[in-house]
Amino acid sequence: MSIKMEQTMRWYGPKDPVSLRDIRQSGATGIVTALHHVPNGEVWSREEIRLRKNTIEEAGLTWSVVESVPVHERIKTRTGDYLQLIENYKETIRNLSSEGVYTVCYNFMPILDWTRTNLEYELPNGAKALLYEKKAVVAFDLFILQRPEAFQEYSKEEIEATKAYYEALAPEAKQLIIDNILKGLPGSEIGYTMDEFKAMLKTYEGIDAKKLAEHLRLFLDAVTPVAEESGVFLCIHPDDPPFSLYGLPRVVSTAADARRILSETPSHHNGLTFCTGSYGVRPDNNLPEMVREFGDRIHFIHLRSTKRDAEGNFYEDNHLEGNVPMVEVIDEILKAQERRGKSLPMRPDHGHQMLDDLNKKTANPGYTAIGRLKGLAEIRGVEEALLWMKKKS
Ligand code: DNO
Repeated sequence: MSIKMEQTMRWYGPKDPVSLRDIRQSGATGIVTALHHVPNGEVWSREEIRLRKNTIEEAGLTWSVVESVPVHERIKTRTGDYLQLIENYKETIRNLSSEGVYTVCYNFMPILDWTRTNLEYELPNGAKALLYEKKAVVAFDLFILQRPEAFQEYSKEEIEATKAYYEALAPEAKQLIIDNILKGLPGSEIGYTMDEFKAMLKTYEGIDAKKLAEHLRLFLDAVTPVAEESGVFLCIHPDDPPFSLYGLPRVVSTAADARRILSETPSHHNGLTFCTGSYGVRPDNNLPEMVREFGDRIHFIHLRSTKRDAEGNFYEDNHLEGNVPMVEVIDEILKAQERRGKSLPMRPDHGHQMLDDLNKKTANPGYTAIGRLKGLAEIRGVEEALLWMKKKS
């Protein structure tokens, strides 16, 4: 038996400059999307889901995965009307299932979704990549946000060095850091002004990682039975980057976190999105080992690679380069699929802005067409070769 991964691409909906027709030409058969226009916390109605599904099917594709049904901040902090918001989440799961959409990705990152500080980092070959620069985040924390506790959390040398870097920045460069961090990258759903962000930070006072992990467990204990009844597979996306920012807790960053989440709510319908680019930023996450251990509970896969340095920076590398041992990871995924007798949806996550995409206005950084197409083609090549070698041996 040789089971291939289901090839999918993320699509941001009718306003995405990369159309469904474009995606179809990439060879992908599945679409990963969300009802981005529905405000966080509201129920996704069957009608809205059906409309989106029809649009996808009319283009000859299938809606494979929802990324994401966002978890409202008040569910994460367990404040205000969070019980009603959990009920709404359950209703959305039921409605998705009734319309035939069965895989739901989400994350549990406090306030902000993924973070990068430079969305146009030029590589030696002229293509552009997404970059996370630690000193920009530390400068934001110390001198823009001016979070009082931050001065105790960084070393004296780091504070001095960051101060020198920050003071030398042009006003536009400072503003760009703020915008990149607060305005929300594609898929984040929400952006904040500085005052809003400060107010949001306050809502996490008294919530440490232990407490946030408990809130996640309580959320999963509430929604997983509904996922089971409706045949929906929930898959949590890891923190990106996989460590704490601005003193906020992070609870989905390591193999130990994944192990805890899966064992505390032991249903098969409570699973993981295995994002190699997010988990792979930490050298202590052994990715092939993680697929071996969690393979039965991985319901969705994001394949991309990052390249980190000793200072805590990383950029998004070519899909087969950088720190992610991609060939080995794909080999483990193929083995897991074979054990399960099931093909898993995979998307090439992010791509470089390259070729004539460099001349276009980018609506969704990381999600231009050509770089992702290249990633998908390379991944597909690796998969074909691995399957052929297995057949031969
Ligand atoms: C970034 C994405 C994330 C991801 C969410 C999942 O490109 O991987 O925005 O969709 O964190 O809930």
